Amino acid sequence: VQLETVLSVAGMTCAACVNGIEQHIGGLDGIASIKVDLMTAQAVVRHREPAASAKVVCAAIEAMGFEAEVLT
Ligand code: 9UX
Repeated sequence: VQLETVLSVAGMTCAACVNGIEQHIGGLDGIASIKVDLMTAQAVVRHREPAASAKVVCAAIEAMGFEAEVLT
């Protein structure tokens, strides 16, 4: 199942944060694409279950030191 999930990502302060999240999360199993927006503090992720559930994506971003929450 491919899903699109929008998450809030708090704690990003520069463009390198955006790139770091996109590179790291984008490389995880089950992630089709990820776009992170610094200004809105949100991320749009296309991911496949069960490899990468919304919860797993959220936890992976938090493991990088950011506060993430599933919005939709
Ligand atoms: Mo920018 Mo983000 O110097 O964790 S990479 S603050």
